[in-house]
Amino acid sequence: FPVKEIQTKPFEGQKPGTSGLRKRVKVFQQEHYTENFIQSIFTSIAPLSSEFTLVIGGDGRYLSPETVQTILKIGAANGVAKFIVGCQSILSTPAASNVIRKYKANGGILLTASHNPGGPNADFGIKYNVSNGGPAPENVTDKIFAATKTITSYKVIEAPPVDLNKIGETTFGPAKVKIIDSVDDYITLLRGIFDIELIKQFLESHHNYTVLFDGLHGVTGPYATRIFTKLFALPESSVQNCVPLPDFGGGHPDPNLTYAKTLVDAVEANNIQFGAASDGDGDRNMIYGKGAFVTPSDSVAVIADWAEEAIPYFHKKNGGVKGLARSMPTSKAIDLVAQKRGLEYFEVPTGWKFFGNLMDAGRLSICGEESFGTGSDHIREKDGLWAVIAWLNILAYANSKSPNKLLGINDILQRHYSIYGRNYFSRYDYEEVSLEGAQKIVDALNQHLSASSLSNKEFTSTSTKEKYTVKDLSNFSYTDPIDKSVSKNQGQIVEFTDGSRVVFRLSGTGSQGATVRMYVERYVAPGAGDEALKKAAKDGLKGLIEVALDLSNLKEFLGREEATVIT
Ligand code: VG1
Ligand code: CO
Repeated sequence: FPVKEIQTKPFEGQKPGTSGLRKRVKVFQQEHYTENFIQSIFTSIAPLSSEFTLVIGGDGRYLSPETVQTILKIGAANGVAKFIVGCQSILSTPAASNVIRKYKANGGILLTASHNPGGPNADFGIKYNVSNGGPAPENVTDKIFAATKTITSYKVIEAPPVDLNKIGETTFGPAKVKIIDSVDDYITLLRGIFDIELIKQFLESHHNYTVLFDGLHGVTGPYATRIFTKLFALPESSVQNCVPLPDFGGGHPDPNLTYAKTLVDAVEANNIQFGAASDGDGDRNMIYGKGAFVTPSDSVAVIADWAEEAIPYFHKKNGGVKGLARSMPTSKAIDLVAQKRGLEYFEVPTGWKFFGNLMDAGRLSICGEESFGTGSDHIREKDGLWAVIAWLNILAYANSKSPNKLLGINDILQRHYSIYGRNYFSRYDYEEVSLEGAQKIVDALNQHLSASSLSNKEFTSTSTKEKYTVKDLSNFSYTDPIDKSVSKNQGQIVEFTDGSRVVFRLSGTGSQGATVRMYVERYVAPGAGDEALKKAAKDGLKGLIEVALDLSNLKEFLGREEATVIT
């Protein structure tokens, strides 16, 4: 099988962001663009061992099947010995992480732009994961980026395309290709983690406790259908929008109150007790029942609090819960659980790649991000369906201890707040703003930082008249406790004397323009009383949000009156 070398020139901007390279489909369709990036992955990890095994999967979005064939051609020419590919090029992000680990592959390429819309005029993405099943750490993505800047040619093998719809083994040039069922291994994984029987019995004996999962036409559809209708034996009506579509049916497959409207509407209309949704590639989740919304920062704290008792994988006899972690902008609710339970806990930069080292070192079991990402050390990616089933497992367990009162999502939340207090949390996204405007916010905060000009400054909110005094302004930098690598400039944090804080960050996943994220958090202690603990987030945070907008001068710098999305 002759290896052909094809001449090319570097493209600008092939820098992997928070979670891989994400661009418009049209950008990837430029001649040599995709090939350059894929070759750069192989260049950066060369030399490949003679048994090198690569997993290929993704969320099935537009441009995926063609790109799988491109990876086969370039990968085989670069020395990949074996490919493991999800049938129809589909493997959810958590399923791919599991497959890499289970079959001891050396790495994986995931074709996804997560929750970004798909289709010829929307987004595509390519992400490299390493042998622990997690996203490539920064030292690897830096090497990939460096390779994209100096590339002069890429290697290919000419062989007939592989039929991605046919499960089984075949060959591609010198390499073996194994097409696997996209769902099987993942179901086996979950069966080994949760108390499936307990959940099934609970749902069977409480027919009024209705369940609805919305796949938003992303990749989780086939996984969820198997879990809900087969494992839990629920009716077909317990899942919706569960056929993956290359353009996600024209939607924006992001599980939050704005974009998962199909779920929100159905839950409200049909009085669904337990609703949930996942994103395009299956790593995010939202828990939402009638009159009950679980903010992701609370979700991971609740799961961490119940895990050891309720979820078999975390039972003491199976090793227990080792440590907890969150990304920096995520609320500190999980820290409080760690403190009470005497567990080690960590604050890492945004993006799942920072959790992997801690998990590999046996110091981290459960972690989450405010961006609807929750997960554990069962794999090295966040896991949407895992979080949904964790909640069902907790509800089933809590109810098994509560014979006289049926407990729902809100009961679990209120119980949590009464023990730990509540961390009101919200995120404001300003999408596709000008780079200059975004930079002005960052620069102004950096100036305050070097001049200490915000310290001790008091701000009064216009509507609530609450006063907030700045205690500290810092620029978040993280030193990995395991490999000591340092990640700087991960967001600016304004802390107030009452423990509240505001964080500003620029997104690293956008495909166009800049996105500014503003995160606000305010803690209310358990003793503050019911009324103070039961507010809607927007009311609990009203004053702080005004102060945050005021001190950052955000509206003026961005020329935007309103946020694009509020979560
Ligand atoms: C966003 C989120 C971050 C998440 C990342 C990937 O990154 O804030 O928490 O890990 O998306 O999620 P950024 O840099 O845009 O803020 V996913 O579901 O796109 O793989
Ligand atoms: Co995702």
